[in-house]
Amino acid sequence: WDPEETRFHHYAIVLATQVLHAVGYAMGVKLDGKVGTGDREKDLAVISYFGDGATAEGDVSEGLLFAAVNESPIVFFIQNNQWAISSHIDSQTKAPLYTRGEGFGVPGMRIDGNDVLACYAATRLHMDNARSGEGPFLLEALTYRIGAHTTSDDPSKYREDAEVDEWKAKDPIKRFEIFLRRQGIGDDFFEEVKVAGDDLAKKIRAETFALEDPPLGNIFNHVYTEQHPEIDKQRAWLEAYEARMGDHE
Ligand SMILES: Cc1ncc(C[n+]2csc(CCOP(=O)(O)OP(=O)(O)O)c2C)c(N)n1
Repeated sequence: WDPEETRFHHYAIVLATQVLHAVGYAMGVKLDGKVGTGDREKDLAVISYFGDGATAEGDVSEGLLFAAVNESPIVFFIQNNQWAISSHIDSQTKAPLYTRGEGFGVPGMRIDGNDVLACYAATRLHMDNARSGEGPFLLEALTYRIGAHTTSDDPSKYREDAEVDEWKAKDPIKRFEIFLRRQGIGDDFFEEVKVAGDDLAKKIRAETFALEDPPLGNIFNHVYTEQHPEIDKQRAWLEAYEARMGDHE
């Protein structure tokens, strides 16, 4: 995975850390003189996506502050799906999330996160603004997590079916399909999209199952740039443990 080539940083499993990384990158972009030159090929902006739950992490506040005082070219995009596993949005914030940046000097706006075109238009506008040197902006896309958080989560334990049904009726994909049909787009197109989607899913599944397990030692590589005695100790422990387990197979 090459973040330079894809211009996409890999997924951050520790919530909200990606916000700090993105702000740091945006600060660097500005120091490199790649903001507000008027040359669209050259000017850059950064976008960082995170959930409503992640906003309760200090990292998000730090990111907003550093982006504001450095006038960094970044859009903070909050995907507010109203649930952080079993924690409801009411336990994450008192004020609406789109106002979260105000005290730091980062203006914000709420958009309908289930409206595909609204998300696209708002993202495009604020990325262009950031690129041209207008500083950071925060978008809160209001949406809903229809499914479970993970396969080990049972949402029926903490929320009502009626709430889920209400949001199912606002399904963004269905809504966009209705919009396109009203523009005169016919069945053929939707059939084509369905086949392409199913083929892609099949391909991803097949390629994922074909992946070989990476060497276990990889989890210790790149923790530090140089060899570290604590890491060496942990690596040796794991190798010995694995060797012992192997004997029992
Ligand atoms: C720092 C940290 N704390 C806790 C977790 C465990 N965890 C994983 S996902 C999650 C909820 C995330 O909710 P939200 O930010 O709203 O994102 P969503 O998954 O709903 O899109 C939690 C608490 C974690 N990954 N990182």
